[in-house]
Amino acid sequence: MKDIRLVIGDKNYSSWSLCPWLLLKMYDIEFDEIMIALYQDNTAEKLGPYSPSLKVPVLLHREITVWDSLAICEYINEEFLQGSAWPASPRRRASARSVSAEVHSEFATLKETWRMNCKASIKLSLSEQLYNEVARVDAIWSCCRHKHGENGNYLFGRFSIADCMFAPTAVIFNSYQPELSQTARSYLNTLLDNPFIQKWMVEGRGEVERLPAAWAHAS
Ligand SMILES: N[C@@H](CCC(=O)N[C@@H](CS)C(=O)NCC(=O)O)C(=O)O
Repeated sequence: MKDIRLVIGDKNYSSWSLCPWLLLKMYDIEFDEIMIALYQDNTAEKLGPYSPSLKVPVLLHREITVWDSLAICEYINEEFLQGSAWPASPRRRASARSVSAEVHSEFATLKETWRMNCKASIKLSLSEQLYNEVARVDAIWSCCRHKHGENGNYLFGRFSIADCMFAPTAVIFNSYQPELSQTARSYLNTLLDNPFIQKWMVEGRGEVERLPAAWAHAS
């Protein structure tokens, strides 16, 4: 058994699990993956021994348990990466933390309407609220790329936790295909071309668990 264990949900459905999983993969940190199928009759029973919140992701490191995607990324950054997973400049780091917190806590309509489903490929009309939230994601991506992106193709140039926090949005946009500005589309493609995000999507598409029909497009 490895020193680090990451408890995640189904790759097809579990958007938040992708964030710390991607960070560990990008920095080549070895870990064991414990996958628990979500939204099944026995999910809470299976999560109970690992997760105080009965949600995923959860990181187990020696005697320490960390839950919630952003807290896990912060822990990995401090414990294993000497802080290098945020941008080095204070100004960029402040922006990277702000947009990461925003995607973590906002976008309620987007998260509720467009559930992550790597197998889905569908273009639907957008409610006004959904349209506004997509426009806000586009504005964040475009602004960060224009202001901070000169040293690479990620949101703040080189890869950072901000990219981990937007990785689920990229997978969701890949399924639901909203209109985006050229800059935002180009950043979306950077994330979708990332080999680990590709691996996640391939593995998600290969999963056999299916959610109830109430989850739209969950084919
Ligand atoms: N704020 C949490 C959200 C975690 C969350 O909602 N996880 C979902 C899967 S992506 C979950 O475990 N759902 C199980 C449930 O609600 O029963 C985070 O960022 O980790």
